[in-house]
Amino acid sequence: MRRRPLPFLSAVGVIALTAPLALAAPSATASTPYAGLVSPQPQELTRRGDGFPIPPVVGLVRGKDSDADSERVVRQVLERAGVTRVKATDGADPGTPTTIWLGQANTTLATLRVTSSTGLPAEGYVLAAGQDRRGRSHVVLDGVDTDGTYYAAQTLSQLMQPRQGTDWMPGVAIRDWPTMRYRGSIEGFYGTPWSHADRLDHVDYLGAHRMNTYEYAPKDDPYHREKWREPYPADKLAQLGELVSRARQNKVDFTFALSPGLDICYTSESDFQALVAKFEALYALGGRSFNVPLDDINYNVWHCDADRAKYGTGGAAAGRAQSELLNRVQREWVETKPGLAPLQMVPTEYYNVSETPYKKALRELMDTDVVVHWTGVGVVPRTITAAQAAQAKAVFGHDILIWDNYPVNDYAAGRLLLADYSGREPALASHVAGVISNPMNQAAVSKVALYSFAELGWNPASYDERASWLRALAERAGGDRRTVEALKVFADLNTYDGTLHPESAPELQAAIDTFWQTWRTGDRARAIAVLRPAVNAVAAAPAVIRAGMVDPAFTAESESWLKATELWGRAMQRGLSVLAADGAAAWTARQQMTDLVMQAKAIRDGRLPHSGTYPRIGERVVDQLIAEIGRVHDGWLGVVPHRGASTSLGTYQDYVPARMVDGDPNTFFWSNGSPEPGSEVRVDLGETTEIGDIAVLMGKASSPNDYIPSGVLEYSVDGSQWTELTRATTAEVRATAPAGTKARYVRYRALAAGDFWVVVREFSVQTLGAGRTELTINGTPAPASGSSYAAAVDGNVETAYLAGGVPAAGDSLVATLSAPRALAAVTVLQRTGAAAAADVEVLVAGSWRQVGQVAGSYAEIDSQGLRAEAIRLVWKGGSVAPQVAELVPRWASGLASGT
Ligand code: LOG
Repeated sequence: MRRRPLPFLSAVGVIALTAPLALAAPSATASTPYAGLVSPQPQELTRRGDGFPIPPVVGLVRGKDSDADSERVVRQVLERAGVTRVKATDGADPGTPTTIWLGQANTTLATLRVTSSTGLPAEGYVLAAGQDRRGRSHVVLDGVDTDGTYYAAQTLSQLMQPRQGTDWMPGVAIRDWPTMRYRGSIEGFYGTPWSHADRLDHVDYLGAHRMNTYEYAPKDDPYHREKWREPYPADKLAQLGELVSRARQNKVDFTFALSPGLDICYTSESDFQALVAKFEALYALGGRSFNVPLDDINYNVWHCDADRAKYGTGGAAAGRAQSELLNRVQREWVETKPGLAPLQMVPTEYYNVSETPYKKALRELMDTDVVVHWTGVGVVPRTITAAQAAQAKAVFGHDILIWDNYPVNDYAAGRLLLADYSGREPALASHVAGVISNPMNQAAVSKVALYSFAELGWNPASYDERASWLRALAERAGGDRRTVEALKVFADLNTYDGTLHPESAPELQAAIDTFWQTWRTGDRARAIAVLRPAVNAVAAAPAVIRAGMVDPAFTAESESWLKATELWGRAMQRGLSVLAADGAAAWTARQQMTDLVMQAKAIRDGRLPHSGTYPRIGERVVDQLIAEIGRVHDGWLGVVPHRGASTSLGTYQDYVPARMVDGDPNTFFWSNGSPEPGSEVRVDLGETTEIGDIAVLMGKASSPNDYIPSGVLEYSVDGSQWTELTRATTAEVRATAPAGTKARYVRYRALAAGDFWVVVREFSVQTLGAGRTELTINGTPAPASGSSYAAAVDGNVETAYLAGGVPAAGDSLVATLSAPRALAAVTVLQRTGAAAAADVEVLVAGSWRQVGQVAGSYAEIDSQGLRAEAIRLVWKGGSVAPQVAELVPRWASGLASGT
């Protein structure tokens, strides 16, 4: 498989300001540290004196570029500031001591010695606040158009500082305008679409952040794609109408997208009419912007014979058919309607800049007014550079609108993407008409990223991804510092997306790295003390977030992840308890740790595609810490794990590493990314033993390129010192270890990066020599259904033999050794709450000898180096059906092999 599957395939699967701009009023209170923060950052801003208080009566003068929307925003600001009476006029000076001049550059601006907005780009504005010589206070909101005035009002809303007694207006002169024409979002993901309420709230958010575009393109709205010809039912249409109006009130261009590509017949008149009729219905609701997305379709397939006959085959044919469709929509519909925004389309080749016959056709045949979407080089590119944007513009030959696949999570089931909006070169603004976000299935959680889209789109020159992200978190937390800290912890655990952010939980990972370094020095107490605060912060973050977020929708949408964070956090806390304790206490903590992990993995969110799996929290960091703690504890207990497989690569769906060692070449491990140098797949034999033939069988018939293209086969006794066996560049790698080679680990490590994912059907390692002493169990009570005797000796303390009933006195569980061996001790682990009392006996030369007793869930019994043939637990009867997690023999070595 390619670096990343396409979902539709797998569906058959001047003055640059420096950040942050906090305009603290002379006595701003500590409780509102983020008040006065203007975002997106204005292009030019100058402080002009301290400012002035807002009295209960304020004048409001409506000018030429004011409208009901900007007036509504201003009135809300005034109401929040405690104004009880607004004296409004349509141009005349109300003579009030404090006056807001809305949408006009009158003499007041000159009085304040600020230049008017005349000549600014569309949507630009001037905002001036100060006092004249007679001591009258003025706020001038002078838009170059009504949109600009509206944005001036939004900026005013952010500038006004809540204060005890009376709110405060800082003295400022702002000249501001957007760098990019299109700023906002495209609801263009697969999976559960947003709700109507989500969308209404979303366009409010866009308007408040000076974003002007919302595109309606949810892949799983059947009327958008699958059933594109069918008209919307009345109730759905009414909602769209409400959304169009709400968008307009926010100066957001509601853009209706219709995707006919799955089955359109390009030459069909009725299909063309069906498309236009659908647009017409939205036009009637007030929609003035339209898009025809043709992404995620197979353009090599026609849906009627006439198309094949007319266009032929291949990319050029597809490009011509699509161009002709768009040209008809442009010329026969768009150009006949007054006041429409430029028509948009999403090309089928939206994810690269290579010159192709398809792009050549679009470039040469499609009406030049049509704006073309492009996702960068890659569907979810790690970076988008100015040079790539320039290439896109040249190769498509049209204005480019970046459909940026961040923070969309439809391809990352179970993941929330809460990291910064990174890797976009601000200079790309010179080559594209805008950047819009394809967000997550979770609308409110997406606002963390949307905040930064607003900043990049409005003022790319001042864009700082990290600073912008911190402000976004602060906004979500209403400025509350404790909540911001909790959000940072939560966001860290929800960082990984495989592309923009290839690292999982980088902050926690750093703390864990330090922890193990310290642990290895032998200072275990200090190691635990170092990691504990980070682990406690994870467990505590959800409650702080639930209490502190300004937007209840954020907590509602992320509840499955918050719950998971709590459980994984508590599991890590129990893990540290395992490491801090020993014997019975460690076993208790170990069971609790396991149980919390199981609870976390049982969580299911309600939205598709996330409902199919558990919420991922710090994947490969949190779970690896817990697994490693388990291995340390296993080592202490003397548990020898059975053969296991692992990898440094991510796992695609359920194609888990264990499938490499299940002895079945029809099942396989499948990575979810391509190998980098150092990527590896590994087998752990559980203990050091002599090895013989080794085979790594990669690739499979339906994806023969999915293998490590250049690698080295190595073995090791301790997992850190490795010896090379062979190098290979083939999909199947075979070697035989020299006679007498001893190893516990064998791995195949990539020496170079590959372009494809990795399939490993089987990674077999032959073990030679005496090998381990196996225990075979039988006896009474018989195991409950679904359980087995073997679970008590499988090298895994997380599985257990569950007795089918309460034992009668004298019932016994007998573990027979594959060969007699000197036994130093035996540890009996039963599950807490299901532990029964028993005598422990060892069979020596045909007769049983009692060596100790089991009374609770943990017992470590000295067996005096007896030469054991079998071990048994003779139950004392009682009231519980015991659950035996593991019988752990510890073999005596050397001379200690008794009689
Ligand atoms: C889809 C989009 C999807 C996204 C991320 C585009 C133009 N189309 O691979 O609907 O949300 O990837 O999975 C896409 O990006 N195709």
